[in-house]
Amino acid sequence: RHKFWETQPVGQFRDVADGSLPDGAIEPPTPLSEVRADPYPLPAAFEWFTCDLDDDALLADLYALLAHNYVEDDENMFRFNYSPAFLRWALRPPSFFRAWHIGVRAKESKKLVAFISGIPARIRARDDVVRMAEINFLCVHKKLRSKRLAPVLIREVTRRVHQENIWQAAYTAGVVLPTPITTCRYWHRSLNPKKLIDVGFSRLGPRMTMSRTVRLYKLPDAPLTPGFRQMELRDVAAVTRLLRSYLARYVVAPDFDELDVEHWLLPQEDVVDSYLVESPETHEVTDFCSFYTLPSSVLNNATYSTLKAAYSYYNVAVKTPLQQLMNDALIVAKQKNYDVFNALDVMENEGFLKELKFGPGDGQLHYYLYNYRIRNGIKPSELGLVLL
Ligand code: NHW
Ligand code: EN5
Repeated sequence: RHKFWETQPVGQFRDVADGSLPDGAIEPPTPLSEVRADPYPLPAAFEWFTCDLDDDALLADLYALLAHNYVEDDENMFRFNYSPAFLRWALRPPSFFRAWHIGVRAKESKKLVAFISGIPARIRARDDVVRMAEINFLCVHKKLRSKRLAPVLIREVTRRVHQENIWQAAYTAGVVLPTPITTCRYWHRSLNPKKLIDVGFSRLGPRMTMSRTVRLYKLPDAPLTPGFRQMELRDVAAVTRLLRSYLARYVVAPDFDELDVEHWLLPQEDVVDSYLVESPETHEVTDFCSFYTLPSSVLNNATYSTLKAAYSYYNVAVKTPLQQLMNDALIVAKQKNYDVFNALDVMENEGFLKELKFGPGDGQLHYYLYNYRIRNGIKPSELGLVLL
């Protein structure tokens, strides 16, 4: 059934019920001298190409490959449209490896036709902090699909990760592979309901008119919580403390230090937004919320070409109720002209989704670990990891 995945150190469907297998690495590391030294062979017309994201021309090529060939919804109405600035942010965290930004080019035209990437991360599973690669942006040009190129890309990124003495990875996908540690649902909160209905992202509910729908999703003009403001560089230490102690309660979560927080959470326009609550009395940072910006191209619509979507990222509510904090996140996203605010049912999100008028989407997101078993998997609410 899975000619490629059956050969890989991942949980196999046949083992799912076997509670005797222990948590942790599925196979041990091999000596670095035994890691294959040369790239896997590609079909003759193609060559490997390590991507330099400092190079604006290369970044434009990568942007275009993904804008035309990356993930679509099940009815092919929308396609993710990661911006060049977002890709640079996503692929160059602290201590990233250039060799993990892997392109495939046509030898003759030099056209970029496929891509896969890894970035380093420390991810904790129960009480085990593991150095991992986060794999993302696997893409094969539409004209080259179903030729078994994806397994070659995956083997090659695996080889380059092994060369750094890293033996585990984390990744997400909309498709079912052997075997998810958990399966999450996307939820959507309309901010611009008329446009969402016009492009077919959502539908007018039964017995609803457009004007009732617009009223239903109305939000205040400005955040309501006193002391709610944008995160700044001077907040990195306080946010790191807040986030570290919060993520400690999840079974699987990133192990962020201050450098990670500065990279992943300091606001960057149209890439990542972070807000916090600074107590007006004590000036303590008590709460934190964030979202990243990932527009989707609208395929085949005469009026609109893109949807501006915010995706809930990391949120920590200590003093402010989470529902109130996320309502303020919706308000600032509306102020900034987002059409929709998306969230997964991870962490404590179940506690605000229905109340804040999110509705379940038709998409799922499966989370995977490579060469790491977690017996019986976990629930979405036990997951403290959001990938881009
Ligand atoms: S998920 C987004 C993936 N990208 C897209 O969906 C974009 C649109 N689609 C495409 O570009 C986020 C192609 O359809 C792709 C497959 C390239 C997806 N993950 O070449 P073939 C990520 O980027 C398996 C993993 O003929 P294709 C995460 C499939 O099951 N495997 O197919 C990426 C089959 O294997 P099987 C996937 O349609 C994580 C084989 O590929 C997959 O032309 C990667 C067929 O290959 C997916 N999303 O190209 C794993 N989709 O065994 C990282 C299909 O079933 C693992 N397949 O026969 C860790 C590595 C690092 C370890 C370090 C220690
Ligand atoms: C991870 N790094 O299917 C990358 N999106 O629900 C790989 N549906 O937008 C992950 N089909 O439900 C890929 N509207 C997995 C996701 C792939 C993209 C995807 C789904 C997630 C999505 C929308 C549009 C559906 C269009 C037809 C959807 C309903 C919204 C409605 C708003 C009002 C309240 C009820 C819900």
